[in-house]
Amino acid sequence: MADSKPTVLVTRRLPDAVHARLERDYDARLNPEDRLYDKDALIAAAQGADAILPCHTEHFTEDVFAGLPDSVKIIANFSVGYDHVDVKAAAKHGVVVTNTPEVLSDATAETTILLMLGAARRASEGERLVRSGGWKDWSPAFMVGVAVTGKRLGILGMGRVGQAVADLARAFRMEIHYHNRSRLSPDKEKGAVFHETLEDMLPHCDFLSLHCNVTEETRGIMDAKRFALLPDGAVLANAARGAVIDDDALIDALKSGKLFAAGIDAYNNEPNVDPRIAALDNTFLLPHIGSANRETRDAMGFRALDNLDAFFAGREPGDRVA
Ligand code: 8YV
Repeated sequence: MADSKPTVLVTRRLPDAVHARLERDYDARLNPEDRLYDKDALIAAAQGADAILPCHTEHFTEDVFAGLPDSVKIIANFSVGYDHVDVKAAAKHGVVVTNTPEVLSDATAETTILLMLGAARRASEGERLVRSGGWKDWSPAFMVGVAVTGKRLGILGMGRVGQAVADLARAFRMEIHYHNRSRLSPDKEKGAVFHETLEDMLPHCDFLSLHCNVTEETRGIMDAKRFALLPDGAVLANAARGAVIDDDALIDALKSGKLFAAGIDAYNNEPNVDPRIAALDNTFLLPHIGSANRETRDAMGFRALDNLDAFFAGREPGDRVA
């Protein structure tokens, strides 16, 4: 039995419980030092592997697929987003691709609320002030932010994460608006206001939270034209992907006051955040930790393993995306 175990290349360090299951059921090539593989190292490490279990930090371009050995039949991502995988190239090379939906929706929704609160209440500025010893006085005019409670929240992309954000935002008595490719059924909509177009929704967004996938249509969707449609002093939260935002437009909106503030967990060109974003006081910035809690990390690993188990048992993996 041991000899027949499929070989799985695991590109990053995963939780211990996930490693244990990998080592029990597979010939697992782990990366306990958590080295980041570049393209060539990834291809070299994949020689003789039957599967790869990567994170969004590894990019599977046509070039990479062309370089991977034919033995690799499945990429079982440890992520719900799969914009780091060229799915057309995967199909062309006959490689199955899976993701890990559902298990990280609540964690990402929690992070989104953190981004909204952190941006609205100037948490970064306040924290820096206290830590630097620069806090010298208090007055009613000191560090005044904007309220979250009772405001209008626009959600772009009302999938699982968007709906989880809406559920939490209702506790803040927010009025939920959303734009999605299709309208949700009433049990999922729960009274939220559907807008046929993003342009229709934006003027209603005191807060705007982005939860769409990166596609040809959504890449750079928050551009100057669309930021201009927001009410003055709106707050932006992005726990999805940096690629849905045009950074020049974002920076202009933050500087002009069109945006009061932005809370951001996902960036273009991660981890090299545009220094102009980092230099602004009205940004609350996290390092892509939307799903980073222990319970969720375990669940993501197990979900990726469920997909591998199904594939190697000859069944269709539950979370096949290509
Ligand atoms: C993950 C994410 O931590 O799942 C996603 O799409 O963005 C993150 O929450 C990361 O992608 C792990 O690969």
